[in-house]
Amino acid sequence: MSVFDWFKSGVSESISAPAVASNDKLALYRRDWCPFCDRVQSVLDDLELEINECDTTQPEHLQALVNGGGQRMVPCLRIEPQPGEYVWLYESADIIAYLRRHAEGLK
Ligand SMILES: N[C@@H](CCC(=O)N[C@@H](CS)C(=O)NCC(=O)O)C(=O)O
Repeated sequence: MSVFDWFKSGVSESISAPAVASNDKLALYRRDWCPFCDRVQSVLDDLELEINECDTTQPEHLQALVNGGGQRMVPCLRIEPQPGEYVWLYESADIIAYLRRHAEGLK
């Protein structure tokens, strides 16, 4: 995948993911020693955005990720556009594009 394709895929996936009204409607599934998770975390830091984190080394969080999103891969952003309704956004590039797009409305 070229750098252009990588960027483009992030933009398209992030556009189809729904907006939410507040940062407590987002949760980042992640774990330590994951460079892709660190990449997302550094964007959250840049945006001064705090969201819930779920460490998938804890079995209950891993189970929720696999059951909800269908894959155990991290990072994954869980978006809750309506109470109890979840959208699971994988791929660090897509997550970063989503966060950049919606950060202003979340602060
Ligand atoms: N293309 C993905 C790669 C993510 C990835 O490879 N994550 C690793 C951890 S660093 C993972 O979860 N691998 C699958 C697994 O461990 O089951 C992204 O950019 O988010």
